[in-house]
Amino acid sequence: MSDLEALKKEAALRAVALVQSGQRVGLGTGSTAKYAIEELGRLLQTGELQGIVGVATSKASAELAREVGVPVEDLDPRPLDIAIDGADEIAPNLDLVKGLGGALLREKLTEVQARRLIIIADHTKLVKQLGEKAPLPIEIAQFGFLSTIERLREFLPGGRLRMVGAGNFVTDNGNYIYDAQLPEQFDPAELERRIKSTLGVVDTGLFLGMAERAFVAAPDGVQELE
Ligand code: ABF
Repeated sequence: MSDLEALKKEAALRAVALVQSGQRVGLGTGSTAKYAIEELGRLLQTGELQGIVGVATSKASAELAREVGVPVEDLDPRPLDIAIDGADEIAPNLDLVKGLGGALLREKLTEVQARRLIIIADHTKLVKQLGEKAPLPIEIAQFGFLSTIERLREFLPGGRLRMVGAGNFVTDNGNYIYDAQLPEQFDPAELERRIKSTLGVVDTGLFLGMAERAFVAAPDGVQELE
């Protein structure tokens, strides 16, 4: 395991230590969240945790959860006790950019219902301001996507439709993703409102005021941000 992978795993284990038996747990997506799902499976196997139920934020995470023995249920209106997920960028106030893994809509739908959203990451995800390192993924309907992108480009020029191989990337929900370049200065809440009110947009990868805590692993230890 590379040093970076070891760090991701360390952060994931710190978050999983917060999970208690009988809880409903939001299962994140991505290479860091994978370690959390695997650890939940291990703790169920050893009996250190009992009776937890996972609600997955992607088809891939649901599949992994089943493989490692974490029972999975669909999202319903009941709250989740806790959700554990990765992020692409973490600002000092724990505002996040998420969605480079393509699962932003299911992540937001799931995590907004969580009493606690715990973010796990390695130190490369820390930024002073959102947009510093990663583009902002915006999920858009397939129908009329070129028109939606034109509308978005009026205030977010420089982005691009996400591709995979020679084709367009399609989310678990059958939508496309426009990866937008964020401006140097912007008000995240105002930008979120503007993007969400653009016809054709389904949701954005801005997760504002949602995370309770982040475990960020660096070579000199795991930092806990609140
Ligand atoms: C998900 O996985 C996403 O919101 C984010 O895009 C991504 C982070 O993945 P990784 O942990 O592999 O960097 O949580």
